[in-house]
Amino acid sequence: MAYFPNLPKVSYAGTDSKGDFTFRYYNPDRVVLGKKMSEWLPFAMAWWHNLGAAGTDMFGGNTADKSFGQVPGTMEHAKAKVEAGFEFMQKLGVEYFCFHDVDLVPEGATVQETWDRLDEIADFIEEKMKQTGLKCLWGTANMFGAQRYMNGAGSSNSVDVYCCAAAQIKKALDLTVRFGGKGYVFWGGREGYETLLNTDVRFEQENIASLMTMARDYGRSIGFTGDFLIEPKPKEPMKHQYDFDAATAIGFLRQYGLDKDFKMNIEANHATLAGHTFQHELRVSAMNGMLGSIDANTGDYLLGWDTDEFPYDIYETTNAMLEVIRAGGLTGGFNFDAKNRRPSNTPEDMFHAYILGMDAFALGLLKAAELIEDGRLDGFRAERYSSWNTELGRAIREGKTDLASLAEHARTLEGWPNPGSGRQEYLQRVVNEVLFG
Ligand code: XUL
Ligand code: CO
Repeated sequence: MAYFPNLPKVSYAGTDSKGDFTFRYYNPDRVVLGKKMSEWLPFAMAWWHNLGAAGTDMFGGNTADKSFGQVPGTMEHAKAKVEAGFEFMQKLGVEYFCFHDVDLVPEGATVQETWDRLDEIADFIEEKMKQTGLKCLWGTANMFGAQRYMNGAGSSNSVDVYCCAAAQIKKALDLTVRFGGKGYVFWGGREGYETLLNTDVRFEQENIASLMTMARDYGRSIGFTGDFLIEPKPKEPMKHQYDFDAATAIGFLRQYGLDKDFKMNIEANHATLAGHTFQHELRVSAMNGMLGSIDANTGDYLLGWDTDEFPYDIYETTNAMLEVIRAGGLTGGFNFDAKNRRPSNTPEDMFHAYILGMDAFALGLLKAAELIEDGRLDGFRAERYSSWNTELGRAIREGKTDLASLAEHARTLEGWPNPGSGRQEYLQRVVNEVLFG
């Protein structure tokens, strides 16, 4: 049975194409800086948004039909979602999927009942993976939706809730390993606080670190060789979330000795909620050797919450791809943690959204590669620091100086030094020139 019978297989047709269901930039076999586009851009479908989200918001119910011909909340519906998802990925040429445990099946009344359902759906998914060659990018456990997690999961005040979180992580890791997933994500949806009046921050953070350590040890013991990933987000749903941004999460991982096994999964909309650019979060992760994966979406700069829109802004994707190329690529991939706008409620809109996102990143990749080949950005950056390519500069970098000798150097300068122009407007012109000719 076809779930998207009126929608074609989408392929590359070039920039002259007038077809609505074609890629203009995403050409998987095209080689860019020595690697195929499909290798630079391992795209993934987010099970929850694409197969689950039906347009509900705070003010109204569903606008889209994601029943796929079955009654939501049943195993038949869970299976229909698998079939629809695999058809969707095949038609779009999306090679990977990402999932939370409860995206796959409705949660049962007990841990065991949920596990049984997960085992049943996992058999079905594994079969589909074999038939199609499609793969799993990462798995995770939803430890934020259920009532029991209202005070957090790893940060919960209840030791029983903490153990329920452990149970979900264990099972989600089992599934991730079964599916050959490249990563396992921790997004700390309720790991934070609403008020410090009732919260022991240090106690909660130590407990989260222990849970992650046990997850790491369990994962490695069952043969998981991929990356554990933290997905930073500063707020929403909690007033304050502990994994505020990449710098905070990296500090936490180092404090608790988890930095060898964990990397970052950077989401564009989370970066802007933290008051950073997407590029900033990628840079901070990459310079610490922890750029693992990306949740590819974008926010709305006029709104203060996570709107999870499909990537559209070519400046943003170009700047992001500059960081990705300089880091040598991702160990993970690009998961479209994005949903159609509420009024974009047709199956066609689901296709338009992925075509938009995939083409936006493909064009960003092409433009970032052009900027690198053009050389003016990198050239100016090197020139800007050229005073360090001196005996004195090298001695400082190698830790061979002391404060007094530098002070003596400064004391004998003639007048005050001039560090030179930052040439921001010139560099922005260069970017525009490469983007628009
Ligand atoms: C929420 C979010 C999650 C994570 C996975 O803001 O991004 O969907 O990606 O739990
Ligand atoms: Co995300």
